[in-house]
Amino acid sequence: MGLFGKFISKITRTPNATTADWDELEAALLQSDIGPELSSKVVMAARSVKTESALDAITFTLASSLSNRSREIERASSGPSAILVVGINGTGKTTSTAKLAKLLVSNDEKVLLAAGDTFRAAAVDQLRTWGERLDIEVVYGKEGADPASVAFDAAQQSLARNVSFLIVDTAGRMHTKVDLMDQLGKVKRVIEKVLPVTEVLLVLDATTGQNGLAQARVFAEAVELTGIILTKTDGSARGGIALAIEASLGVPVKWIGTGEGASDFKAFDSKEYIDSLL
Ligand SMILES: Nc1nc2c(ncn2[C@@H]2O[C@H](COP(=O)(O)OP(=O)(O)O)[C@@H](O)[C@H]2O)c(=O)[nH]1
Ligand SMILES: [Mg+2]
Repeated sequence: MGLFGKFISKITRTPNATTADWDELEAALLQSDIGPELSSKVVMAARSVKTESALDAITFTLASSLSNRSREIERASSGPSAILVVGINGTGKTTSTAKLAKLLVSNDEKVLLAAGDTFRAAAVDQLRTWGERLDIEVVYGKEGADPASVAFDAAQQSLARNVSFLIVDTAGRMHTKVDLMDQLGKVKRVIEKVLPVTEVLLVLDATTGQNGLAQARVFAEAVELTGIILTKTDGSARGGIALAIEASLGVPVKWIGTGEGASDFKAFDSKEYIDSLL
């Protein structure tokens, strides 16, 4: 049984659910991180029908709150496509960059990686190590190099080698939020001199709950996000955060991280997701 299953089955079994029952359901919804607005919307929808139909009303409300944008990877009609991977440090950008590369390679795509987090030597080494492990080439610069110049170099190499995807890992921390957003904008613009950027993927740590939603809003204001990678769904995540993000930003969760290994990664399945909540 999913996160709210216990409460829903209690309500559907009682012809006259009490205020306390509804409060209990609302508390369970809030606990799951779907956020206060959606929680009350779900309870309202459930209360507006006979209790035996409550589950259907809840399922419908949750499902219709998900983004209806495509969850498929966007690509250029011809030539290489660039994917920017953004997010704050520690969310799993570098790991997700490697995982996504592995997934694409397993679908016979030719992939090049770029180590755009040049502010931390360890970050470059981390991506290079993944590259060696997965046998995927990584373009990198010296420590402290301008991330935009690394990205530009990688974009040119992508074109020269005719790869299908260039995936650019980026830095997640600057002195100020403004610096970080300026930097991302610059990286995107220089790549676009060479290749289309078809995806800007925000990496969010599912265990950070509603704080993740606040991060998503900041990034969404600065760059046009095309999708979310929700990481650490194997941890103590309460799960509802994917719905909260989609309901409030309309940006689809495209992939989820389910562990630290390269294969712990899969496409987000909205039906499976709703089932897991219920
Ligand atoms: N359990 C789990 N750990 C993850 C997942 N994705 C990333 N991590 C771990 O989170 C930590 C930070 O990841 P990293 O890719 O370095 O984050 P970055 O700073 O955003 O580049 C590392 O220890 C990763 O192994 C995931 O889906 N599940
Ligand atoms: Mg990193």
